Amino acid sequence: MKKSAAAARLEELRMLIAHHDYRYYVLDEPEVPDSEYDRLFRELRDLEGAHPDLVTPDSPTQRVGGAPLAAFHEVEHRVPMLSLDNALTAQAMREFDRRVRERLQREGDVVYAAEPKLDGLAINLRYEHGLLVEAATRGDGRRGENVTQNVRTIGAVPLRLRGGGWPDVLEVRGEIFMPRKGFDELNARQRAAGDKTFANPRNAAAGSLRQLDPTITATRPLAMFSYGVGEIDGGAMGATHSANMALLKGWGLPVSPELQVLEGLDACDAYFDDMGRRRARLAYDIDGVVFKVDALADQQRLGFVARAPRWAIARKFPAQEELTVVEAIEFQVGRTGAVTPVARLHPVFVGGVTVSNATLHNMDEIARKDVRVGDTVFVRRAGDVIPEVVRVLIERRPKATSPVDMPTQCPECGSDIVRPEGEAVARCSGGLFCPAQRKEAIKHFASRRAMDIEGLGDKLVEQLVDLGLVEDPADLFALDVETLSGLERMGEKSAHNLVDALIRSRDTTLPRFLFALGILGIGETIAATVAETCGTLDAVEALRLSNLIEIKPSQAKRLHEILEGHPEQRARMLDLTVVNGAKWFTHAHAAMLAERFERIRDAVAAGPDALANAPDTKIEGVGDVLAEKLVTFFRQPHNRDVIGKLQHAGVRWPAIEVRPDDAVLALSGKTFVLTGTLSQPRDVFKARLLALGAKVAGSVSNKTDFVVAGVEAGSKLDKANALGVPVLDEEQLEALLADAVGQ
Ligand code: I6G
Repeated sequence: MKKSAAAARLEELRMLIAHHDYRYYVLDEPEVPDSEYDRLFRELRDLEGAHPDLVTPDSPTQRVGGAPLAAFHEVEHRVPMLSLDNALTAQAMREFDRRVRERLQREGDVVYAAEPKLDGLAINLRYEHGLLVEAATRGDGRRGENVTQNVRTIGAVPLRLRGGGWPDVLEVRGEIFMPRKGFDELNARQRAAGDKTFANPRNAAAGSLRQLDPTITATRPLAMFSYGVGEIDGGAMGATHSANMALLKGWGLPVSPELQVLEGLDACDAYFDDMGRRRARLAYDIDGVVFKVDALADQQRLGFVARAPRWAIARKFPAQEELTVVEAIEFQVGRTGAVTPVARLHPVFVGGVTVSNATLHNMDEIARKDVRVGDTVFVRRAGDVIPEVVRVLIERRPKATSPVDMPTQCPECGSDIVRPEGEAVARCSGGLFCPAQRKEAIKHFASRRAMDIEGLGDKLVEQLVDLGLVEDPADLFALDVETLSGLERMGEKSAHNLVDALIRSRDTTLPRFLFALGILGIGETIAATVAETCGTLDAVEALRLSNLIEIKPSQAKRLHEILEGHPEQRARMLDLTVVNGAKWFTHAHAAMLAERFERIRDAVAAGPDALANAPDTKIEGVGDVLAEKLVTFFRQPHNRDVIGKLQHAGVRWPAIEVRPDDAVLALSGKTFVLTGTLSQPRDVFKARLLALGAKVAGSVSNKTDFVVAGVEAGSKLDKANALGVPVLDEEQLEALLADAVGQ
């Protein structure tokens, strides 16, 4: 075909495909069967193949393109992306309508536009001269992430607007979501491939949009509905929200088919009730209805409060609840050792799915709700989160029930379960030993900042554990080339390289080794301080709580008085509520008593003076909570076994070097807190700060010198602002680091 004829046919094919996209995605009235659409697409692709110079960026063949990204770039929204206030009850909706009428001084009904609130992710699409040039997530409303490459792969998003008359710059706001059918199919595919499945369509949509590789997003069944506009320049829009939606629809953008214009509150209530009844039959998840004052002039008069418009509200559906019976309460151990109580329920249909397990969150929740085996309970499925037990119907409680006790030993591995003071979560202390935690513990052990075993990636660890070749980190050092080269995706050369890397990694440092053990709460900084304070592993292993934790003589006296009233308790199980007259007395203190006394009566017999404790070791940064974690870890015989095996396998370190005097480092004495999402993992920034002598803390206090706030920084940023702590963005942090390095 001649070039001019090819160019004409290409233009025709692109128009035809755009037309069929419009019929399919926007009007939901396809004109041709899929086979005809596919035929046109193939013809377009083949013809473009023969004339690559005639390929245009808005061609439907160019939806998937571009190399995987290293990270998403930040985008500043020219018009902030707002959030919506919620109305959880009919009363709250009535008050919203009253406020609107008062502010508009309107006697009669207000005209509202109503549409379902999809459970997805907000997106901003920027069209310049009719072409899609940028797509960005909402982020914190001011800045989001540039996900253009991914959004281009979504068939429902036009790469070029239809028709004409659009503004030169048109920003379209909408919701990206995954219809339920697509979600089920995706999960079935994931399951079949042995990949992780998604908990709900929202997570699946979010995970799909945040893929760095657009070819993956392209395989995900994402859809979009537009619900508003952002920046408009070089052109005009309509006078009402509904008119604007009609314009967008005409330009090829999908708009909810449920959009309706309603007069007054009663019509809104009827729409809401109707949507509630139809909800389960819709093709996608919704969690409520959004009502907006339709006239844009009225919207402008109403304005905004904080980050939400006064002219719109999201009325949410109540969480769905049903009654059922608790058949058992079991304890699950997560990858990080968190022990979560789970209620096994008589199966019940709630909010469209059959529920037979519900989380009880933690022991405080069980105690607060007093949930027992045999109880009849209300189960709630709010949105698509994990179902939970809401409350017990006490009048139906059978006679002989008893309160639930947290096991003291891990159901997976038998290690002690510890629940540090002030933490809601109880954890298995088994770490390296516990099968539930094994994979994570070994991945951590091998990681770059721990033992730095090059070539031992996460997938390989999973394979080794699944095949039973590795049960604990020490087993890694017994792997040989023959075993490794028999594994999936592992050639002989890689096997040799890994064995070499394992050999190299055996020469490490004590701080790295302590960090690699993955002791709860013992990060790199604390591991280094522990190593420097104790000097040798033997000294660390020999630590007792009584070396670290203080009970002053005056405290001992009061404690003795309290304990006299409870002689029969076992010291290890000491119920802290009995000691709540002594606020300073923590779980770690109880554990320390248990190091010395089996029963409280023994402690009472020893007398007040014997209860006082003067610690002889001060490890900076190790308070009572960390001290308990550290000592508990080394007290577990299986952890000591693994350490023995590791040393036997040749893991070793030089005698401790004294850290360079902090005072000479540029950031010594400065404390930073990192929060929000930065362009690289926080640990990367942390390591750079530590190397310059800074401290990196987990929470903001008036001792904090700087808070570094990334995207979606939350309460830590608020606290920094409240305390007047200087806040740096990533750019300012880079400047500060550059300065410090230059010093
Ligand atoms: O998150 C949203 C979902 C649906 C919205 C929204 C919406 O309209 C149907 N409208 C606005 C104005 C905002 N968020 C901020």
